[in-house]
Amino acid sequence: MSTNATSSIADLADSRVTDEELNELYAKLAAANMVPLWTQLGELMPDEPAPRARPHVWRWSELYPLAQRAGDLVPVGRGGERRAIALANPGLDGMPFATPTLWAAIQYLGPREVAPEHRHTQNAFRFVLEGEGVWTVVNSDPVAMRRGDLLLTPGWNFHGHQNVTNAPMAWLDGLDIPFVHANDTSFFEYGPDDLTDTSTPEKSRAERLWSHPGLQPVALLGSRPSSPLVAYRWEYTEAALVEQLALEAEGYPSTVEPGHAAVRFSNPTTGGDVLPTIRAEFHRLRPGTATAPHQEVGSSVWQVFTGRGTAVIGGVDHDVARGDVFVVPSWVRFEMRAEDELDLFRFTDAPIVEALYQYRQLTGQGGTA
Ligand code: GTQ
Ligand code: FE2
Repeated sequence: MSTNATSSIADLADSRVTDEELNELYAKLAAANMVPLWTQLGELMPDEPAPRARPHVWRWSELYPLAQRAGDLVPVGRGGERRAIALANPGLDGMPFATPTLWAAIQYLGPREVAPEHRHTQNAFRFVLEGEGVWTVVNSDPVAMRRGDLLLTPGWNFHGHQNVTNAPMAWLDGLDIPFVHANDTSFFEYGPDDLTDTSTPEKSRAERLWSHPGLQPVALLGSRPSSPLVAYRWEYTEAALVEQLALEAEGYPSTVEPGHAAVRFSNPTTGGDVLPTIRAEFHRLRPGTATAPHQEVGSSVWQVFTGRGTAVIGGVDHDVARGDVFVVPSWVRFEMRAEDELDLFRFTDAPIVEALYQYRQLTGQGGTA
């Protein structure tokens, strides 16, 4: 039962007050740019999150050909900056936002194309479903992008992308654009027209410094709001998942739940999330397993990396396969079922929710969604 449903004017008004008097008051309030709380309470302060964002699936089989067509028709360069096409949640009034806080886009770079350097306060990452041959130049450090890799572009670092091959490449971008938009905190600056480093090293300078497990360079100690390790390579993610499941099979506690291995990408200087506003994780489910139903404050975007399964979001089954992207809005009950072995990348706004002490969750068969 709702405890704060908006009361009607008639319920609240003193019986000696006429409709005419009340209507005049409301007209004058509107003209004075004032709004009475009692007409808005249910909308502004629901008993529990009532997300406007909707559960939604974008199919790779639809995303990719459209990005490819944009590649044929629309050039990339200074001004437009990126051939990135946002996934717009149908509940968010046509805004190009996947959730109220998170931007998700498919970005497409054709053969030999270059997306010029710029910087912005928005934090960004790329996750690579397939392909290779693009280097993203972050803070003048060229970083190879390959299948399964997570690449970071923390806020206010200059970044540009170049495809050095004769094949196109597309990937998933995640940013906090909607959050920055809501808070009027955006700054943006163009960089030079040409990339500041066009070399194509196997390993970025950031990885050479930071990609040694458990080891931090003493010259650079100190916590940072974003991870200095700009690339999280698939080789390491995969090895971590394989070992979790192997240890589980050997009888050691290592998985989130039976048959469900997961890793969180972390900032080596804090042990916390990779970006101030975005959490990133990778999940693997053994064939035939399912996660326990779960519901939490904050929104998530998932992409299927390999395999097939069913995302049950708010009680509705969505069959998903490689490349499909889907949204789990705040406080909507979610469970994942794996048909064959299922690998999933996930990003969320949990660092925002947690920093503001708004995190809550319900796990297991209980719950209200
Ligand atoms: O690659 O720099 O999807 O600035 C949106 C904004 C990608 C990028 C996006 C951006 C970028
Ligand atoms: Fe950017």
